[in-house]
Amino acid sequence: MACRHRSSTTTLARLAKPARLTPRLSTQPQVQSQVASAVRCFSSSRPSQLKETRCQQQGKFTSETYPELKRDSRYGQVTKEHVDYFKGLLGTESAVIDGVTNENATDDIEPFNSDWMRKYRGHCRLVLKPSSTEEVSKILKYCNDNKLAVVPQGGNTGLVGGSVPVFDEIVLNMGRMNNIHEFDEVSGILTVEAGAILEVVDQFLASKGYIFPLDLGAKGSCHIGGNLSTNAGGLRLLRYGSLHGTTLGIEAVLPDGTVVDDLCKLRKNNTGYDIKQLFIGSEGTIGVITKAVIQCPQRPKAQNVALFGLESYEAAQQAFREAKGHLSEILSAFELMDGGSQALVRQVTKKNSPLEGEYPFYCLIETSGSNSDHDGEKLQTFLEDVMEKGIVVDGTLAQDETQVRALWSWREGITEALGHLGGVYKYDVSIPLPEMYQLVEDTKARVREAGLLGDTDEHPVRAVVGYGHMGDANLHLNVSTRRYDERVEKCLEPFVYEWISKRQGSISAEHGLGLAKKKYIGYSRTPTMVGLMKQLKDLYDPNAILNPYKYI
Ligand code: FAD
Ligand code: 2HG
Ligand code: ZN
Repeated sequence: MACRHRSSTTTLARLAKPARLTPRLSTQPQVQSQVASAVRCFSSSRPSQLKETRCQQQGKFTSETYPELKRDSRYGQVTKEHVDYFKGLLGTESAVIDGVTNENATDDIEPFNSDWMRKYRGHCRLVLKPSSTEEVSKILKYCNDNKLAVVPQGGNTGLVGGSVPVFDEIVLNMGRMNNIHEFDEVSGILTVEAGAILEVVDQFLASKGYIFPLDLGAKGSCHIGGNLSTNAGGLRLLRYGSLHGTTLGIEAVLPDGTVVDDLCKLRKNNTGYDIKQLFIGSEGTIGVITKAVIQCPQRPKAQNVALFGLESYEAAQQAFREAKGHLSEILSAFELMDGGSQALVRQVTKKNSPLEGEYPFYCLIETSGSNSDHDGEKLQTFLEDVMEKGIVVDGTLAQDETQVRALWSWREGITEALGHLGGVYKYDVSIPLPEMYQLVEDTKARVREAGLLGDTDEHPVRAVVGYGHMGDANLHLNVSTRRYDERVEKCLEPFVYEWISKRQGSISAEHGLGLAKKKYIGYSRTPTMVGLMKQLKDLYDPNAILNPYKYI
């Protein structure tokens, strides 16, 4: 590990004992060892790594949940002849999962048909796993010529139903394109294939003293291509900025098979339109990303983490203000969790909270710098100050790397914990900070008034919780249910989107629109902007074969 964590046993006067050591939630994969130069990530391309520990209940088909969605008759049906073409093209048995001519393949196809939340489920009968850009190009050209619809798929950890088919679209899974092509140890510039798993890439970078400029709870399964396609934000956007800034180059394949080679390795390149930006965040609707060039920062030598409890959201805002003042350039994450989200993590993991009492709000702060003692002192002074001022009630500082991970698990583990408890309605929103948490309160009141929230089984809603990237004014409102229920969705939508729109917020801060927010784009984008998006879609994908039925 390139990171060095504080090893002294500094304890603040009013801080609780160091966190009890807890292993991470089981979102972590078996990360494979890496070799030095050209690296292949020997990872499973099964998109179900995160699912196995969660509720195994099989979801309804999307077409049953939303009967208003109709299969578009423009698209051809996949036939034996098509399958034979793909088998000939991709060669190896494992590159084609064929449920068209083989009825026994249904179980093998199922993980590619249903999403991480088990909320969306398609009817796909053919999964293709190309191993090169040339194969992606030939597949897309063939599909375009034959009007076969295609869903690009990475690690299938997306949370808006964008990565799975609705009807019988072909799944183009990128898991076999997982090579790390090139890494320049002076500049930190990395060239990587789209199907490489984020955590595998980051571990490779760690061996070189660098870090991937994105980190998120699904790192063990999500792909770099999926991260770019969703413009994932994650836990350290505060420090490293968005992928729009750190991506220097992209290679993508258009629906007609054209390869767009923009694998630029330059930080500065103002030569006309920056076309690669269109692929970042477009959720597989205009092209398939096959490679990317990423500017990676130096891995911080020291990382310190503190978790503290607060009495109010107002106090959390004050703590954020103070953290920026005290920690400025070393602050790398400022995360918010409400008491409800932490109670659910405790319920699922059966772990004790790292703090002695329970609080309505918790914040997790991470610093990343080059001098452990210096950073540690700064964090300690900050904590003493906010406790003295009565902003923070109780807190704990990780003393070593194991405790750093343990504290992070209380934040990173929320999504997985919620996934264990049944269905979840997720709203990933940006709202100006002063009003951000009010959305959780108002939603809770609304669901309660509708008689949907309660402790007993006749109530579909178990809890309404909020957490997120406070440093980016990005809230994750999660409505945890005992089962997916149409009444809950009707109670929440469009209520949540109207609420956000009134405050000039964004209905999608980082997860994208996918299928979940298909109807609601107008709450955050003007008709002119949606019109421009449609023009681009028509230009890049005139036959609309890429990721149909989704937001565009
Ligand atoms: P998929 O889910 O497979 O696909 C996502 C979208 O991208 C789909 O529309 C798909 O069609 C498209 N796509 C995938 N690969 C390609 C490609 N090569 N070319 C073109 N289109 C493609 N998101 C955040 O922003 N921040 C977080 O902190 C965060 N934390 C998460 C924690 C957990 C536990 C989970 C389950 C998810 C989290 N996510 C988060 C959501 C998710 O967006 C990210 O996990 C990730 O960016 C998706 O990558 P993926 O490879 O799984 O993509
Ligand atoms: C996170 O920040 C992810 O943990 C997932 O973006 C959020 O589960 C969610 O709603
Ligand atoms: Zn998030």
